[in-house]
Amino acid sequence: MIKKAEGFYEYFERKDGSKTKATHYCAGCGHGIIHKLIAEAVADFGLQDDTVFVSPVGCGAFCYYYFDCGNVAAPHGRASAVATGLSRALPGKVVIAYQGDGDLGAIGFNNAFQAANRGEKFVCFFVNNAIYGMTGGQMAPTTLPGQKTATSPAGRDVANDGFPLKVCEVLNQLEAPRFIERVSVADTKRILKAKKAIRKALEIQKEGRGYAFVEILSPCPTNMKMNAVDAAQWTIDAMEETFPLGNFRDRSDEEALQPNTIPVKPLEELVVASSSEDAAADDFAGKEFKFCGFGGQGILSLGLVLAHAGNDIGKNVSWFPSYGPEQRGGTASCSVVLTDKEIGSPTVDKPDVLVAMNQPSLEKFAPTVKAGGVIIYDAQIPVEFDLPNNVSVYAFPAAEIATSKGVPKAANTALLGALIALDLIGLPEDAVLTALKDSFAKKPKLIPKNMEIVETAKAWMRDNL
Ligand SMILES: Cc1ncc(C[n+]2csc(CCOP(=O)(O)OP(=O)(O)O)c2C)c(N)n1
Repeated sequence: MIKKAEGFYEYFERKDGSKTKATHYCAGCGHGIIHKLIAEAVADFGLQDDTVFVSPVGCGAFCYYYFDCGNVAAPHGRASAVATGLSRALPGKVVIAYQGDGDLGAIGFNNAFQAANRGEKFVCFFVNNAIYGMTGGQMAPTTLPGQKTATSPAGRDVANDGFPLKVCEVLNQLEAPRFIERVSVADTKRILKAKKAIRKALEIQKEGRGYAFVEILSPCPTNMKMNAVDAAQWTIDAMEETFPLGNFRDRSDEEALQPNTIPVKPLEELVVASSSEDAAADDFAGKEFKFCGFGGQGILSLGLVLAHAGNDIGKNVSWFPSYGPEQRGGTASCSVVLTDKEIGSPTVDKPDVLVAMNQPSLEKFAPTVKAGGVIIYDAQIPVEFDLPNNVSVYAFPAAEIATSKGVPKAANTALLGALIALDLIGLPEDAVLTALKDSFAKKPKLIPKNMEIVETAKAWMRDNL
């Protein structure tokens, strides 16, 4: 049928707000055909309002431009993990993971494989074009022996690079999958077969019968460095030799395994971190902190003390570290949420309070602080940019205080004292100090000195505010 599938949006709106009727794919690329087959089937089955589509990273990264259904974008290689979460949280809905051969076969292989092994209730459409398309044609797990790519200019050498990964054959060793088929979109005859397999896999989802996997051989003229006709022919002649088409398994009439589902709370019952733009509008329903600095400055421990203090007195807390290069001297940060509500997400994009111990992280996170929020940074940091003017900013001599007490490494403790003095934590002081002492349980000798630093920091704030 030469018309746009019902399951697509009327216009494809891009991030800059512009609307177009064209896709972003190259001429002759298989992704567009596969999209059409999926969109048609979802619409024909009346599933648009009951479907969540998980976009991968790869050329399919913008699937959400096109499919008029629920859309979620996954990090590279994690579409099957995200689909697992969605299908468990939304029993009865149809979940689609769409993944390329780099995405699924390389970085994401384990989670895709484990999801198949658990028989999760979603369909995985695996687009095998034998190459990393989006990034410029590097060798993929499915690159053919002898195939020249940007990273195998002399051709894939199986002695160095291993053999092409036959994902259908591997998954076919597992007990749980209900449906496994390899198809192609390289010519009309093949497209019609692909259409059937795609519809079958979606029907299995509609019936809630379990995991389905459809591998689709797909031409990539740009990186195969061929015209569209030759790329399609190569997909037939060369790829099918290694990846024979056919159905590997159809157990669609068997009852599905019944994994536990995850109860989903309405959004308004959750603190979705950083949902509010305005710190002043928030009471202690939720307070969000970002601590950042170099690895080794104790930024993660400082966040932990707050999280433990909150936990000890029955708050809901989350502590979410983010490491830079895993070595002393690399940047590190952690997000802490303290709240009476349930925490919807541990990430903090717009903190109420930012504590910064080095220049790069102050520069990075200062613009993210909520209007009416607070920034405390070590006074030794040279500030060579404009700090936001809708927040309160304190340059606090944390390193200097810690050094004056003979423990330069305890600048983080001085910052804790500053937070207490400014009453920014929102927890009773004794709970915070108990958590601080507990953090030194293995080095109790350090406790008195750290308490002294807290007191000195508080006194400095009193004297200098
Ligand atoms: C964590 C991470 N590592 C690497 C990349 C770079 N990257 C983006 S897409 C891609 C591979 C895409 O290839 P494939 O999954 O085969 O999809 P195609 O583009 O061919 O459709 C890679 C390595 C990334 N975005 N994120």
